[in-house]
Amino acid sequence: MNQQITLYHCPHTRSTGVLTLLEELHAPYELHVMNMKKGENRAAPYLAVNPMGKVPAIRHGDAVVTEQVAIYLYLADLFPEAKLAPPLGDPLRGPYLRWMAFYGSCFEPAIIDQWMQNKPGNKTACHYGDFDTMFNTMMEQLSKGPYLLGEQFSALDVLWATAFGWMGYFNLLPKLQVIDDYVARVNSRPAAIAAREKDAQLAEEQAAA
Ligand SMILES: N[C@@H](CCC(=O)N[C@@H](CS)C(=O)NCC(=O)O)C(=O)O
Repeated sequence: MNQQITLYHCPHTRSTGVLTLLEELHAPYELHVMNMKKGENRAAPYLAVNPMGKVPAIRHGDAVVTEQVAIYLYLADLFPEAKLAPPLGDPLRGPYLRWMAFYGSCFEPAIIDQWMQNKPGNKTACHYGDFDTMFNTMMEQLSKGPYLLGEQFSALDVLWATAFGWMGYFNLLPKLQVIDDYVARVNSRPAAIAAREKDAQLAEEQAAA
C-alpha cells in the first residue's frame, strides 16, 4: 500500500466520518479540503472527481471511491493490521457487511425520507419496509453493545457513531440513552478526538477566509 490516499473533504459533513476512520487506521493520507459554503464541491475540478458533487470521496492511486459505505469497506480492508474489518472467513464478516449495507440501503434513506417528509409508500416495495421496523431492528442490534459487532470495535462503529452524531444534532433521531452512550463511547477514542480537532480547525479556517 504505497499509493497516495487523498480524502476529498468538507468540514462538518459526512466526510468527517472518513477522516475519523483514517485516524483510526493510522493511515497515511492527504486532505483535499473544499469549502461547501462557497460551492467548491460543485465546481468543475471536483465534479471531474465525483460528478455528484458529494463528499466524501477518496482517491487511492488511480481508483476513485465515492459513497460512504464503499469508502469505509475499502479503507478498512486496505489496512488489515488495524483490525477494523473482520477478514474473509471470520464469522463476523457477514454481520459486518450486513450492518454496513443496512446503513446505506435502509437507515440513512429512511432518516432522510422522514426529515424531508417524503412519503415512503408501500411497505413491500419500499427498500427499508417501514420506518419503525427498520429503526427497531437497528436499535435491537445496538443495544447488544458495546459495539455493533459486540465486543469487537470495527469500521462499522465509526460510520454509525458519526451518523448518529450528526443526525442527533439535527434532531432527526428519537432521543435514546442507548444511542447517546454508544456515540459517547466511540467519540471518546483518541482517533475521534483527533479528527474532531482537525475538522474544527479546518472549519474555523474556512469561516475566517
Ligand atoms: N450518497 C452519499 C451522500 C453524501 C452526501 O450527501 N454528502 C453531502 C455532505 S454531508 C454533500 O456532499 N452535500 C453537498 C452537495 O450535495 O452539494 C454517500 O453515502 O457518501
